[in-house]
Parts: sequence; structure tokens; C-alpha cells
Amino acid sequence: MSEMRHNWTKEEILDIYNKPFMDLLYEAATIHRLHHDPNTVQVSTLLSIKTGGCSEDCGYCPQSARYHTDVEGNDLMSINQVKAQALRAKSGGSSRVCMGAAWRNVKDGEEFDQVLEMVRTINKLDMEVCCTLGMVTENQAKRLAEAGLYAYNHNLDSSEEYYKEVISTRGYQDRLDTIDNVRKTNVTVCSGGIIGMGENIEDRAGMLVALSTLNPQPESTPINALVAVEGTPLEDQEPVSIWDMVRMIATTRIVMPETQVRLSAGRTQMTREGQAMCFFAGANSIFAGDKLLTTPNPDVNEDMKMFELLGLKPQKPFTKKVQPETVEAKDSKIEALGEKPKWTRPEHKIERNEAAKALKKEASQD
Ligand code: SAM
Ligand code: DTB
Ligand code: SF4
Repeated sequence: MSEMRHNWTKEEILDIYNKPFMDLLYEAATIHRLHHDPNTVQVSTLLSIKTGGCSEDCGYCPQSARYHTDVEGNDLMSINQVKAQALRAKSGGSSRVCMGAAWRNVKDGEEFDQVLEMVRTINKLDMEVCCTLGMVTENQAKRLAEAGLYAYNHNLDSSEEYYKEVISTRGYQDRLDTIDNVRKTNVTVCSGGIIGMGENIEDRAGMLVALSTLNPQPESTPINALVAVEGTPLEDQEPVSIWDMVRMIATTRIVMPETQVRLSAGRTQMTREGQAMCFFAGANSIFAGDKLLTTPNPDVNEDMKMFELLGLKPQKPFTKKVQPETVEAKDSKIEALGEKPKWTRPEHKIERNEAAKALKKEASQD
């Protein structure tokens, strides 16, 4: 087994990222095979349970209320809708449902109670349940755990330095605090980021330092290629090259040998050959379903054909960890505290975010 390290430096990670391509691929594939079955890929389905109208200014995000995009906002889904979608995902071969809400943070109250019930409902279908709801307090994380949540997704998105160029409404430490709150429970941590936002390779390495020095390291790490959505501040970013994607995945695999590395947003731009290289380099999870949260994803049948072609098998639920127990709402031992997560107001301005905001204002006056 390769050594599990929590002290990777940026220089070491850059050296790995910049290795000759064949050496990088070989090293990553070797480590991958020591820690995982190389022919098994975990399949998750995303479900946007509350879409659009978000108060934050994340420059990549079509769901921010500050930018003028084609995203149609939706209120919180009903439990029945979620159950129907989860059953559909299960029959399509997914072992996990990841519910996303366009929230800055979780607020105690009716809506959160409804999300907790969604968690209970999906766990009872014997599927892994993941949520990505923005910042959470320790108490909220505990309530999610009690309902049977398997994983919580909260991305670092980029390096601490580049993060400030993309988001101004909360800081990097706020993200780390939420991850820390989740870690205080038995819910697994899913945290990764996005490449293709204009960051340099040092920033990619910086993000991997931040993720790999967490102890324990995240159980899963999504690597997203930016989906440049019209109307967002990052709409004109060039698509990520497959070579960069493979390098990023391989480097992630080497510094986080046990983590499930998820080949996330951006697959519609990739060929099967490109995706096969990503799997060889250590990616062992994908999002399936024709939609991510608001943007397109490859067709499920196309993914099935790809799996067949490559001899890949979907991972069964609860292969890595036992199914959490679900405590019913009426039996809950954890009281809602009605507290808000503490977060910082960095109060810097990001020019391209301001420009996109101004365009939205103009459009709404027309
Ligand atoms: N609102 C919550 C939050 O920000 O934590 C949860 C949902 S948010 C959409 C989850 C993650 O999706 C973001 O942290 C980001 O990494 C990813 N994401 C959002 N828009 C994206 C885009 N256009 N391209 C690639 N990834 C994106
Ligand atoms: C993650 O890292 N990627 C997913 C999931 N976690 C929530 C979201 C990707 C969103 C892509 C843009 C959209 O569809 O809105
Ligand atoms: Fe809101 Fe999350 Fe989008 Fe940021 S990434 S604008 S917090 S939905």
C-alpha cells in the first residue's frame, strides 16, 4: 500500500502534476489499483431539490440570483417527488442520490425538516444519501447524520488565493468550518473543486494541498470542469483540455489514495477515450443522469454503453461503509438550536462579478 500522507506541500504536488504524462498516468494507475478495484465506478445521481435564487456571488454558478441566466428557480421539492426521482436513479444503476439546494446555508425550520425527511426516505430505499445545502452548523450536521445521511458535499472549489477571485460573499475558512462540522459526525465528507475558472496550476496544487492535508482526507473528491454558463461572470472561460483534466485526476489520486475521485461536471465535452483515460488515472465515480443540477450531463444509455465498452461495473451501495441508521423525526434526540453558521464577510469586490451583476440589473429594467 502506498503511504497515507497529510503533509503534502505545494511544490511536491506541482512536481507530480507536471511529470511526463506517461509517468504520471502510470504512477496514478498503480496507486489506484493498490487501493481500489479499477473496474468498479461509483455512480451518483444529482437532484436539484431547490433551484436558483441564491444570494451568494459564486462566479461560476448559474443559480446565483445576482446573474442573468436561463435557470428557472424552483421552490423546495416535495418528498414524493424526491422519492420518485430516487427510485428512478436506483433503477438506472445509481447507488447514491446527491440532493443540492441553492442555499448559502441551512436554516432550521420547516424546509430543513422536509430535507431531513427526504434523507430518511432515500436511506430507506437502501441508497446512499448525500446533501449539498451550503454551510451547516455542527448541530445541523448532527441532525442530518441522525436522519441517515451518508455524505455531505461542500467544495473548497479552488486554492485559498484564487477562491477570492471567484467568490466574495464568504471566505475559504467558512468552507473549512463546514467541513469540520460535518467531520464531527459519522457522515462522510465529499469535497473537491472546479478547474477551468482561470486559475493557474499553482492554484490547482494549492487546492489539493488544502484537501489532502485534511485529516482524515475527504472520502470523496469531485473534480469538476467548469461548465461556463451564459450570464455568469465566467461565461467566456475556455473549456478545460482533457490533458489538464487527466493530470488533475491523476494528481488527486496520488495524493489521496483512498478517496473516491469523482469525474464530475464537464463530461458532455469529453470523448469516451478521454473519460477512459480519467478512469485509468484514478477516477472511480461519476454523476449519472441527463442533468447535473441545472446543466446537461451525458445520456444514461450512453454512459451504460461506455461502461460496457470499458468493462466497468457500478459500485453497490454501502460497499465502503455500513448503511447509517435512520432515526424517525418523532424519536429525534437532537433539538434544533435555531443557530446560524458563523461566516465571514470578506468585503472585497470582484470586478467580473460586479459586471455580471450590472448586466442583470440592465436586463431587468428592459
Ligand atoms: N449551494 C451549495 C454550495 O454552494 O455549497 C450547494 C450547491 S453548489 C451548486 C455545489 C457545487 O457545484 C459548487 O461548490 C461547485 O463546486 C459546483 N458547481 C456549481 N456550478 C458549477 C459550474 N458551472 N461548473 C462546475 N461546477 C459547478
Ligand atoms: C459537485 O462537485 N459537482 C456537482 C455536485 N458537487 C453538487 C454540481 C455540478 C454543478 C454543475 C452546474 C449545474 O449543473 O448547475
Ligand atoms: Fe449559491 Fe451554491 Fe451557487 Fe454559490 S454555488 S451561488 S452558494 S447555489
